[in-house]
Amino acid sequence: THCILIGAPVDEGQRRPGCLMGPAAYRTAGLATTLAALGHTTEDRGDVIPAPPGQESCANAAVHHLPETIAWTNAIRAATQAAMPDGMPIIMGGDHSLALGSVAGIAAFAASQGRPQFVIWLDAHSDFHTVTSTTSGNLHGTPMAYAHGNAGFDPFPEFPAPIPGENICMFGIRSVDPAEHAAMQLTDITVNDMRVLDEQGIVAPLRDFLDRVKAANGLLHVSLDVDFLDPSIAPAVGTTVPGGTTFREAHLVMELLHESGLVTSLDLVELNPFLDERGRTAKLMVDLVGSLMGRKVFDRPTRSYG
Ligand code: DIR
Ligand code: MN
Ligand code: MN
Ligand code: MN
Repeated sequence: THCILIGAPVDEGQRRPGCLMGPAAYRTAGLATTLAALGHTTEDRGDVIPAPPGQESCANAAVHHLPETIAWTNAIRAATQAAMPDGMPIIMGGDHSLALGSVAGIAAFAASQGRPQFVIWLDAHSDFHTVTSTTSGNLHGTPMAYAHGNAGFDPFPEFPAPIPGENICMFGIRSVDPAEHAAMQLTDITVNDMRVLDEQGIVAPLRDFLDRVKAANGLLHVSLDVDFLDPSIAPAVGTTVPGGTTFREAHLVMELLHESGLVTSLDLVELNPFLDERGRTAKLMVDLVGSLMGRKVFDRPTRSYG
């Protein structure tokens, strides 16, 4: 695989400064050399630079950094869409508001190819607020609803090719606000919250979804939020939620995704190196990318999908 690293040092989608150091931390933790050691070619396109922010505003007084977030969205969308024909973009965040742009870019590319876009959202949170419904005002809590094509994103550019709920699967969910819960009830999104993982494990729900992606000849985007992981192993995130996935569960997800051969793009989001313990969380995230891109202890027969 040709891996295209794109830095997206976005900090404005939440209130705890530090995510802007994320791309530097991934580079320092050896993301490119890890990929090269697995036999991939890599190219680092540097950090995205947004245009100067405009004057957009909205009725929800809680929302902060709206013009900045729109400027990031446009720039990240363009960089991601431009990378898709050349290889597999890996967007190094930056907080999760970067996915307003990255998912727009990949969805526009998928539409241009006449192929359906699928998304797997690995996160403690559903990120299904709109600009209208968010009470925290943190726009990192909104990208999934934007990608689903929900109303309530007025000052943003229209989402290019909304992703239907059947094509969206969430894993690791354990913090959902009331407005998000109500909005998700109206969709066909598959929500594998921690209760599902406790009862059924990772493998069966994930293979169900991967079978659907394969059957539809879809593109598959992976959006990995650091808080998908339990805070005891991944402390460097502003919004820790107890009860996250273990080291072993997270690696298993990545290995299954690798074996599927279906993943076409990846976000790494919410790493806050200022909160890290000597790069521990950054290194874990790089290790997880290693598993996603083919590192394993012993070979497994590749499962044939479809
Ligand atoms: C909460 C927390 N739902 C909010 N969200 C996220 O602020 O809207 N934290 N995404 O990472
Ligand atoms: Mn998130
Ligand atoms: Mn989260
Ligand atoms: Mn939030």
